[in-house]
Amino acid sequence: MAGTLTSNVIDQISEQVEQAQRQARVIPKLSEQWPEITVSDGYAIQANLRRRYLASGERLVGWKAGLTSRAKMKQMGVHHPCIGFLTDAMARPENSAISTGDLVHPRVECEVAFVTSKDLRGPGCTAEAVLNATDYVLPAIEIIDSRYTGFKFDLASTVADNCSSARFVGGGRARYAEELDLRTLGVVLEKNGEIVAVAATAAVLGHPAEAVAMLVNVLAEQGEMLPSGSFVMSGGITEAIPVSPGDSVVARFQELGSVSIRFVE
Ligand code: 0L1
Ligand code: MG
Repeated sequence: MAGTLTSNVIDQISEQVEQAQRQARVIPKLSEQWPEITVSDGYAIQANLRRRYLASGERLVGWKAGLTSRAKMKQMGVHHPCIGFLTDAMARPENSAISTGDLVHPRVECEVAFVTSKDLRGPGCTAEAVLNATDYVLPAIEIIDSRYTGFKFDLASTVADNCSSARFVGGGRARYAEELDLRTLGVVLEKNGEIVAVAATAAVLGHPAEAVAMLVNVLAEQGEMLPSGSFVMSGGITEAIPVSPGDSVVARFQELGSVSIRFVE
């Protein structure tokens, strides 16, 4: 669906979303104030937001696919995936203490991340093309944080909020994708030593490379491509799990090792 908002309104909303993200402040979902907002408007706001972060000195390091598993779509009440951008300021090291003071209502997701060694272009990008362009895969935890009141949103508002991107942590064992069956890897997510979610990687659109192909095709709709050397997270394999200061989280991936983080004030 085409965009409905003027470029002035897109600028105004981008600034509002940027301030909510930077100050960890909730705002009502955008569709309450702009009921006509479309997903296309959401991507125009996201592109504007990306320009603002890059102009402030952050570096684009990759992309993420979101809402790629049935568990996530059901949890959030939406029916389509989305994409978001990742900057160096969102990256955190494995085993680090992640501050929640600058987040609104963080949740964790375990994801397979891809690192590419060739440019990828849509439309028509396929999982096979993604695998051919993949240097290696590694396990990751994404910390998402919707800036909307009560974590309530619709797809257009979520896309405008950079698909709830906040922090991400790569780790575990990097592996060549061709050495693995990326559909059937088991994943166990533990919080404070308790298993809180279990799933297999096929939960991500049947194969995580499908999510990366979807992302490349969405980029193509915006006249963009995925350059060689990109880090791409393919989407939460289980539902997202809320976290608070004091929590420790371990995501254990079959064949890919584990990623651990903890949360502090
Ligand atoms: O990475 C994700 O799947 C997040 C998508 C946006 C919805 C949410 O905030 O849970
Ligand atoms: Mg995610």
